[in-house]
Amino acid sequence: MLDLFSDEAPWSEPLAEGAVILRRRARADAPLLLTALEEIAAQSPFQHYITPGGHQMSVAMTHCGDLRWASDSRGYHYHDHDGTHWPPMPDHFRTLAVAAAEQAGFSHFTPDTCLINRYTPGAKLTLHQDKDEKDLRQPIVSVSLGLPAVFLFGGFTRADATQRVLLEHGDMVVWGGVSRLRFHGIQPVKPGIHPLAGPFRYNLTFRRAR
Ligand code: MD3
Ligand code: FE
Repeated sequence: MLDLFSDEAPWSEPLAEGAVILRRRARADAPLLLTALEEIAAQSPFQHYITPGGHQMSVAMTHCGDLRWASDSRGYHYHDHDGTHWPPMPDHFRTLAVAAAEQAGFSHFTPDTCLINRYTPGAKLTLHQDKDEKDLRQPIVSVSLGLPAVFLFGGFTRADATQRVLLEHGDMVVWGGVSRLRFHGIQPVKPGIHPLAGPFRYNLTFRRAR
């Protein structure tokens, strides 16, 4: 698709206390990020985890960095190196995430892991909180690449109303402060072909897990 706005400068949109969208912030870096994702996935293939409830997740996941998040019958948790090869976090990933956090007012972000989600059309993430990280004062920084998706931003209980926010290729979001513990999810991704990412949506989340 012809994109008349691809040269537009990034801009920021406050979303809630502690949460700010940096629109198109990663757009110039996207080709490099996507190439790096392929290299990471070649070393550590995308997998569909099983939730503690026994369901296979529609989102496929891989990681880079010192720790990885996983789900199995015992629950959700981060774990350390297990002797198999894990791709390290590329320097340009860390630089981008730390700069975005800084831009959003979080000046001491030290991510040690990057969770990489891959969505095919129909894949979704039901409402959840991210609270397995040790230091909840550190934000989470996300990068969306490829197909767009509707992000659901809820409150502090699962039943709270949600706002819908479209996240598109190159959008970054910094989630910190009180927003760090808000419920959130992703609606089923609509079919499409992205010129750089093909039939996928990718989301990178940079975290300080320990
Ligand atoms: C709001 N990923 O991996 S990124 C996740 O697009 C996750 O794949 C979604 O939720 C995705 O856990 C959303 C945005 C995001 C990440 C962490 C948050 C939003 C957040 C933590 C607190 C509040
Ligand atoms: Fe999450």
